[in-house]
Amino acid sequence: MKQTMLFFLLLATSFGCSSDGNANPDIVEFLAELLAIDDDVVAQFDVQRDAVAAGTERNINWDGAAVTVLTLGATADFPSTLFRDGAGNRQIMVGGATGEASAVSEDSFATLPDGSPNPSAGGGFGPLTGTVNFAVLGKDNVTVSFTTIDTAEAGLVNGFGVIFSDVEAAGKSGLRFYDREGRLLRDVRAVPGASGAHQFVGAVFQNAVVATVRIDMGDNRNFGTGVENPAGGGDDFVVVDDFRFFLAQDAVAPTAFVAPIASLADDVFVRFDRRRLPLAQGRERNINWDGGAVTALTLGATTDFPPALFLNGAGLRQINIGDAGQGVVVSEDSFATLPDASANPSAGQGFGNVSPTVNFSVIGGNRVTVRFFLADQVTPALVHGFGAIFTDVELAQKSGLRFFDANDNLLLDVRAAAGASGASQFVGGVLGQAVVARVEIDFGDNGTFGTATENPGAGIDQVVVDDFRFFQSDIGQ
Ligand SMILES: [Ca+2]
Ligand SMILES: [Ca+2]
Ligand SMILES: [Ca+2]
Ligand SMILES: [Ca+2]
Repeated sequence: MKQTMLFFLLLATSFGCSSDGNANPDIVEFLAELLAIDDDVVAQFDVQRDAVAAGTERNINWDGAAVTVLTLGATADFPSTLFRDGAGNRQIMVGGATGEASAVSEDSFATLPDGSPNPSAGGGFGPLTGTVNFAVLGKDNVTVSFTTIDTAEAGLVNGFGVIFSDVEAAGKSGLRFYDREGRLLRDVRAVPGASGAHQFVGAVFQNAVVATVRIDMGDNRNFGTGVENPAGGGDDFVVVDDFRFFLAQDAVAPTAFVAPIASLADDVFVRFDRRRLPLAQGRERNINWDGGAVTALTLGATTDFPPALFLNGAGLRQINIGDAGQGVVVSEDSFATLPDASANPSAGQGFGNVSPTVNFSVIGGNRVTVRFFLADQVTPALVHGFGAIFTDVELAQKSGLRFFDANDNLLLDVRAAAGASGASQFVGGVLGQAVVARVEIDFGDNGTFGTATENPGAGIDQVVVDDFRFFQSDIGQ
């Protein structure tokens, strides 16, 4: 009876108490938010789970042979794709972002993955069930995502829950649920308790709308290097045990990202990366055009851009930007000049950049083709998506990105929005699988760029772009 009352109390207060709450009310009906410190809550989660998607439940208790062959009684690095590519085909990816060190432990994190002692050993990091549990080290959170049955295609699920252990500080640990556009659906915080105490935190949604879940684990950026001291106002280290979730039935639809931006900290980049990180598995790549490989060409002015610069050098990003004769150019003077050093008749019309000091455009044509390659820099490859900052789009429909598969089928067409002269926006797309063979960037009426003055009122809109965000591919065509 106590548990029933707690459940309804929390359900009632969950609406309107969250500062960033439900950002997507049109597609989500929140069904249950369960917080408790006794075992009964897990059974309640299962009741809710069975009610919305009978027969599709999945669990990870970390104690099976696929994990213990790694831990061998101690602590070991955890490969993010273990439960996606094998181990019961649970279709879940745990982590994957660059520099994300996740670990599984069979000695309650008394040791670290390198075999050395954990300075916080004995701080209450034991599992609730079995012998093995999980944590992220060197980072405060880990992102979980889902794939459909027998594929690596990103999937949507109805919910997720996890057992937290040793949460001693308020507000730092819990689960954040995000939709396919990276928008926050729900933030459920763990409650602080005694050292070593366990609790279950989860949420179930009426529809399969959850694309990623971020598990926040206290101050784990210092786990393994510092000593836990939550009572003294210091770090609270947190580990987790059993996961309870759903098998993804629905694939994530191709997702467009379009939003005005003023800086690289803006929400649309965060949302794009929220989708990109688990799919990229550490292979997310950016081009900001400002490195020495480009500025050695621009020298403060505007110059032709060799399309293979980032293919055969400059960080080996495995991307080719532009085809022969497409007239691709880079500029360090906001296109005040042209590659031949003459003045641009459209100088001063809003062709600046968001991240200094160089940006990119095309002269004598409206379109640039971007292609992707394997690490050999020769074999054409497939990626999950792409994004770029557009600047000075003043007319609708003419500028944007078109994504094509290896058979020249159009997968996704994302148009930039018309805005003020000089305004910037991010335009991107992410697909559920690595199926994008090329991206075409449409630059308004750039067939006139460099020869005629921009005049949106007369139907002539010239456009430039800045930072690219994409995936370094390991999937050949
Ligand atoms: Ca503790
Ligand atoms: Ca703790
Ligand atoms: Ca303009
Ligand atoms: Ca323009």
